[in-house]
Amino acid sequence: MNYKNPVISGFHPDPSVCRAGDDYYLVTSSFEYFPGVPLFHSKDLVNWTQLGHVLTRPEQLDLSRAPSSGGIFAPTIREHQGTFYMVTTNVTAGGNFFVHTNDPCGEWSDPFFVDHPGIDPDLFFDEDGTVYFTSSANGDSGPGIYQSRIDLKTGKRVTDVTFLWSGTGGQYPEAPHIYRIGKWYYLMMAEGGTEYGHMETIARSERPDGPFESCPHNPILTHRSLLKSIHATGHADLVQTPDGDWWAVFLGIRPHGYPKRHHIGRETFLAPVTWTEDGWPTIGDNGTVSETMPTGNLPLQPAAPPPSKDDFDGAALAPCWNTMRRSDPELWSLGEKESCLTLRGSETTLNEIGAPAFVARRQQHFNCDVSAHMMFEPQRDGEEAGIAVYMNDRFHYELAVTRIAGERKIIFRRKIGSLQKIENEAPWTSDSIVLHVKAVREQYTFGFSNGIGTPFWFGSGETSLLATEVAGGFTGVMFALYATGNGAKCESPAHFDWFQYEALE
Ligand code: 6LW
Repeated sequence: MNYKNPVISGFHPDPSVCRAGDDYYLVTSSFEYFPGVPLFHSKDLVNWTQLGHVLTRPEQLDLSRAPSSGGIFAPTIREHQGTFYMVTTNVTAGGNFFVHTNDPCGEWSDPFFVDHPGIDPDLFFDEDGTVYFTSSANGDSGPGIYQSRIDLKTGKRVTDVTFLWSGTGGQYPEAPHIYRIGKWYYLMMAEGGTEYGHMETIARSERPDGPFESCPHNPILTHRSLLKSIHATGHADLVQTPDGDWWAVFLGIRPHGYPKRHHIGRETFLAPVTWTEDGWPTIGDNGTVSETMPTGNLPLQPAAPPPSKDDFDGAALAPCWNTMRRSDPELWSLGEKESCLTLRGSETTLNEIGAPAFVARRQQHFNCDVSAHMMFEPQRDGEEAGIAVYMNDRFHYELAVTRIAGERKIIFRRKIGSLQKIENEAPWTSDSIVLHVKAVREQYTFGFSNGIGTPFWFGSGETSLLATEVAGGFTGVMFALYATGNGAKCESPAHFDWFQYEALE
């Protein structure tokens, strides 16, 4: 039996995993999006269902000043004596903190901020009860992995911060995790940067605080300069199955073209871990992985895929949805019009570091059809609502209904860095419209219809112009329902009575 990589597709970077009994939990980074830190559950490491998010309350997550790709960086999730801990960094407000819960499906605690520098924090619980806090920082010994001990009850640091290891010489030593396996304490980390030179390396010691000895066959995972469909593999975390097998989750990308570009973000991959006789691990096939890999002993339990159509009938948004920087009832609501998601555009546009009326889900397949039924009567010039293919505040495409010189129009706009242009516009007289986006590997095509018959295709844009290699940052493309008054509040709400995401792979 085989499974398919990535196991969680689309913008889901920096995975961290833990096991409690037969249940696996996994978290990924979320940057400027609210709620923060997507949380997934699995029984087999291959099939993952999103439970929701860890950081769901404004008291836990201040993103008000987070630029695109600011905010929440890489998390670590651990279970210890029945309590789950998630530790991460808000790089724009407060730094390192952890939250905890006894029920990962329920609410998590308020944050405990930890006075320890750097990013990519890890929590390690030693058998004697000592709790080690380990991060990637640029301290007295230069860029590397630094550690302190903390008091778990308060989050207070109880020792100085000491240097552990800088890795094998790659840039950006980061994403440390400490494991105790047999007599060894292992320090595993990423090096080379989260791009094409990415790799995973490991060292070990008889003490959790070192000195650490580097594995003789480092890196234990890398695709640098290989002719592969998957690149940038690294930022791994290890987990052991109840049967005793070891597996790794890690990030990777699936770029295309030359030079390579990827637009749907860094994704979560899975590979088996094998150990040498003298106790060193290797990830995958001698440090390389594939899109199809053998399942080994994993007890595959395919999960039903989430429904492709969202009718916005529920009392809450499905877990796949995200807002920008904060969740504001003035900007979006459910049930205001029966079975609709209602957006009320504010002055804020998609080009700003702010909180526009924006409800978005990740693009998780290169080939997919996205459509939404919208009802919107713009009252004033500049009122606008529609669907955006959004990478960040400087790179996005949108198909929208707006009013220009008193006339209702459908427009297609592209924003590529400092270039912004309405590429096409046409009169639209109805209050109701179905918006369509067709995504293939190289291109997005935008169209509209009155809900009957085939869409009228109206504009297109290259996927590569939204790619990370062009747009920068750490995130991936989102499909966003949005509204804006372009500098003033919209008088009229935009109602969406359904949204459909059809994967075509
Ligand atoms: C993550 C770090 C990284 O915290 O990217 O380049 C950051 N390295 O490991 C955001 O994903």
